[in-house]
Parts: sequence; C-alpha cells; structure tokens
Amino acid sequence: MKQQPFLWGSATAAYQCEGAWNLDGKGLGEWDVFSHESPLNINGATGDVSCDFYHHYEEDIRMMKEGGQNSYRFSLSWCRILPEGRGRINEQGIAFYNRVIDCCLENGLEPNVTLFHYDLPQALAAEGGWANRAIVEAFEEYAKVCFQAFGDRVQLWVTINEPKYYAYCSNMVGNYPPNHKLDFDRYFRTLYHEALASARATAVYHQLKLDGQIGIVHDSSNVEVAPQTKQPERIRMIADLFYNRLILDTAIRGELPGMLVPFLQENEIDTSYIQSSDALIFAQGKVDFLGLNVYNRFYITDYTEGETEVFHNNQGAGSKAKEGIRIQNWYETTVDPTTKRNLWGREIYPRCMLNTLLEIKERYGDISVYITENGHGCYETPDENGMVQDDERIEMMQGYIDYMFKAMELGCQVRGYYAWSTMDLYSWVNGYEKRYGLVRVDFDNDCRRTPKKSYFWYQKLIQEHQK
Ligand code: BGP
Repeated sequence: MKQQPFLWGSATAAYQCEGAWNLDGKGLGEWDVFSHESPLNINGATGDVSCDFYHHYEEDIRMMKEGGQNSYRFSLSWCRILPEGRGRINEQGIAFYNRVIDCCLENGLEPNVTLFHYDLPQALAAEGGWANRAIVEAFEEYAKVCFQAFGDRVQLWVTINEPKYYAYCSNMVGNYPPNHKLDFDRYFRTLYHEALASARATAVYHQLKLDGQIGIVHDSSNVEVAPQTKQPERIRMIADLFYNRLILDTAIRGELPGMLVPFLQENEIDTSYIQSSDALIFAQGKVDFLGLNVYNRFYITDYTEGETEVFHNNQGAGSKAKEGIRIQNWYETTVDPTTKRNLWGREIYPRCMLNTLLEIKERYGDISVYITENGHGCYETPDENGMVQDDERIEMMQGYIDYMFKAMELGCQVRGYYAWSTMDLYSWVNGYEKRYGLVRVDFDNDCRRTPKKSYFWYQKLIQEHQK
C-alpha cells in the first residue's frame, strides 16, 4: 500500500445520507421497515430521501475536495448490493458505488469504506439478524463481493461500524431495530457474532492479498470512575468488559478476553453460542488498524439501588433525560457537574480523546488508529444567506483535535481524522433536527447545500497542518 499522508476527511453512512431507498434494485433494509412502520420511530423521520446523496454525490465530493479534505469515509448499503442479504448481486448497486469511488479518486480523496453501518438487510433481520449465527457466513459472503468489486481501488476498509453501540441500542436501549430492551443475553450474543463476522471478513480480505488495509471502528468507550467510588477496580473491569473488551481484544489481539466467559456464566448470561473452534477464527482475523469514533466517556460509580435501567434521549430539548445506565449489582453512570452535556443528554468531554488514545496505546501497543468520527450535534438556524455560524461546533471540535495532537506528541499512532458529518443527514431515531454537518442541507429546498462556518474553519485547519 502506498505511503499515506495524514488523512483529513469527513464521514457519512449509507442509510443516513443516500436516500433512494427503493431505487435501482435496492432491497429492503431493517431501517426502512422500522422507520416506515414502527411506533418506536418516535420522531417519525425516515431515510427515504435524506440529503439524497444518491443523486448529489458529485457535489458532495467536490465540496470535500474544495474544503481541503483528502479522504472520505462512507459505508455501503448491504441490501443495495445483495438485496436478499446473500446470493443475488444487484449490479446497479455495484455500479453506484463504482461511481462514488471513482469520483473520490478523481478528486484526490482516499475512500475509506465501511461494510456495515447499522443497516441490515430485512431478509437477514427476519431470520434473527445478528442473534442468529448464520449472519456470520452471510457477512463474509457480502464482504467478499465488495472486496472483489472495489478492492482494486479501495485501500482502506472497515468491517463494522461501532459493533458495541449498535448492539447496545438494538438490545439494551431498545431504540434501534429490532428494539429489544435490557436483553443482556442478546446484547452479548450480538456483539459476539459481530466480532466473529468481522474476523472472518478480515481473514478473507487478507487472503485475497489486495493492496490495502482493513480495520474495525469502535465507539471509544473510555471508562472513568468517579472519585467517591468504593470499588473502583471492580467496576472499571466490569464496565470495560461490557463496553470494550469483546470487540477490541478479538479485533486487535485475535482472542476473547479471558475473563469474559466466566464473568457471563457467573452472571447467568447465555454463552451457549460460543464454540471452541471460534478461537481460530479470531486468531486469523486480526485487524490492520483501529478506527475510533470519539464523542464521550463513560463516567461511572458503584451501583446504589433500584432495578436495572437505561436512560436515553432521542428527543433533544424536548426531554431532560441524561444518557446513562444503572446495572443492578454492577455499576451505574453518574453525573459530573463540571462537564457540559449536549441537548440530547450526552457529555461533551474533549479530554476523552486523549484518554482513549493513551489507553489504546497502553493496552494494545502501537496499532495504527484513525479517528473515524468526531463531531457535535445541535439545532441550527441559518442566517438570511443560508449560512450557519456554528461557533459551538468549531470550539468543541477544536478541543478534541487539540487533544488528538497531544496524544500524537505522546506517541499515539494516529493516521487520520474524520469529522462527523460531511453534510447534514439523518440522525438515527432523532430525525433531522439534530445536525452534525460541515455543510448545511436545506431539506425543504431540493436538499440545497451551503457550507457552514465550520467547513471553512476545517479547511483552514487542514491547510495549516498539511504544510
Ligand atoms: C455514531 C454513528 C453515526 C452517527 C453519530 C452521531 O455513533 O456511527 O452513524 O449517527 O454517532 O450519533 P447520533 O446521530 O445518534 O446523534
């Protein structure tokens, strides 16, 4: 693989930006069904059109280039490529991604391609989705189709985006399809099958001897224990196992964390799906790099009292809920009064960028890391020219980036940074009011794009750091 400069880019995901939900042979996805039919889609928004990247990709890619970016992170829609999840290939889907990849390359943007970013084909969801081990083989087949179609030009691949956050929302919070709530068995089973599927796809990629690298993207879940905590070591170990270890240890070390199975069994959580021969799959499926989506930390203390409960906010200013969890006899998240939160009740904590990178280095050594997402969601009103003065976003992202530079000075092997998101797009369950883009999208006027103040700030920052 050719020597890469530091990658400065921005990111999107297929369901969140493409629209064209039923065009050109695309199959039905689990999110299509959820957003059309489920009463749990509380804001009523769908990804049917979104910012219509399907028809605006040339403009978006040109704007990234003009903004000084040299890489674009995006995901492929599994059901656009394999409408039934396996078997029949939709050539029109392949052709669309060929156009996107070629357009990136013509504009000097390194494509960084994720195979799975939450959007499961409905045909596989109907068989039990990630809870059914059959998904592992289906994912391997899908990955191979993509490597063979695009691997001559794509040099950076990601197997799965945020296996933990996805498993958490779909099995613990219950806000993502298939909407299971506080189901510890299904949470760990999903995580396990994601880890296994990622390892199988990674091994296939390496066998094909293509010119590139493959990694996994983890939502950095750096655990911090509040000072008054009575059993800091015990709860840190549990929280780390709950959030991080299954994904990171399998992907980077090629093995399950040793304490996982005894811990699950002690807590009467199902482990029946774990097969001893899986050890070889993990050993042969080690990633070349780690992607980290950095937003927040997990600030925890001892469990106090009450039933296990999860706290989440998909209503923004319409709710006072703060994001968190209380797990009976394990631990609970707590509030640090000195740390700000966004209107969706999530901490804004730039220092977690440094802490998470140092922790990865300490635990896993010198693995290459890309910050595959970092950004700020807020409500926004444009001025009379359609311009958004998003100083809050600029200040926040600058804080995280400064900590990234600090980590690099301390020896962390960071190879790139991607702003979330390239342009305004669908925010899972939250709809369209929560905006993250460097570019504003006027959803009511043909999805017209207008760069925000942050777009120009990012352009300047890149210029300064590429000298
Ligand atoms: C990450 C996801 C993205 C994106 C982002 C913002 O977890 O990988 O897909 O959505 O978070 O989250 P949200 O849209 O829920 O605010």
